[in-house]
Amino acid sequence: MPALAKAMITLYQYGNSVCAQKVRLTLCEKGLPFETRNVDLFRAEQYNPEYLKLNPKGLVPTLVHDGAPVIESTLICEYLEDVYPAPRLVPVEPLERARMRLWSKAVDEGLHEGVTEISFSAMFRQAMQEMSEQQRQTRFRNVGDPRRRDRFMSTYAQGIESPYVTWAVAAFEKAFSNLEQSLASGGDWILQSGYSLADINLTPYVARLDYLTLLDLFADGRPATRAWWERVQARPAFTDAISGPLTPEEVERMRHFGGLVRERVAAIRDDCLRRQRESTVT
Ligand SMILES: N[C@@H](CCC(=O)N[C@@H](CS)C(=O)NCC(=O)O)C(=O)O
Repeated sequence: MPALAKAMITLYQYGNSVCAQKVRLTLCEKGLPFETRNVDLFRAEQYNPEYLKLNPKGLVPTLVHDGAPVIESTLICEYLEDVYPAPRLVPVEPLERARMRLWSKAVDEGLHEGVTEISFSAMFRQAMQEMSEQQRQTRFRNVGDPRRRDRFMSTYAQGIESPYVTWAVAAFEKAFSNLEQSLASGGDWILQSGYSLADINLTPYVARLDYLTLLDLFADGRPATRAWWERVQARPAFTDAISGPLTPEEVERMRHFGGLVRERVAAIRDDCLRRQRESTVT
């Protein structure tokens, strides 16, 4: 496909953003060359009028392919699969495709918010505390989606005690339980048909927990999940898309701030498990 191979791909991103990592993983797995443009979220560059023309939500990532912007990380990954089908990352069989998309939904509807609340209350909150009151209020005002703004303000005010963190921990607990079950039949990857966007979509979220030193709280007692995580990290794309681009300072910051909330996250998880045992519907 020489015409497609020459197409120009630019990824607007923030280095340590989970959804940008998801798109970078897909690009690297497919061996596609791409350029990056950094959008500094802590300097509010996502609200720059030029950037808002590409992504009216004021979020990263945005993929620009031959001049056309594509937004929403899950849709970007599926778009890349449509345009560059090899190597295949979406299964052929319809039921397997539905299973793959169920994982995309779990990430988009629960884990993404979850990782944002945990990371924000553990770590990014501190950067907000260092802003002037006026800068902080501008930051809150700029968040267009009112539900996102409420979450943002809650984790800023209450930190790890925000109810959104409790719901985040519950979403992760559910996802890890499903992951262990999916892997229980002995396959290497989430879907029987092989490595797919289901694995890719989940990877940055598991990586973030790992960097925050919180992964073992969920992975202990789940041997299939641990083995899957080893396999994921051994893929060259993991180094190219996730661990390689992180600076030692970013890694140390995640380790440090994650360590500070670890005990509290463990207690929230215990409480969540107790409530699960008491309920009939999981
Ligand atoms: N559903 C969107 C979520 C994008 C998103 O939340 N991006 C975060 C970084 S991971 C962001 O741009 N945050 C900017 C902000 O909070 O103002 C996607 O998957 O692309």
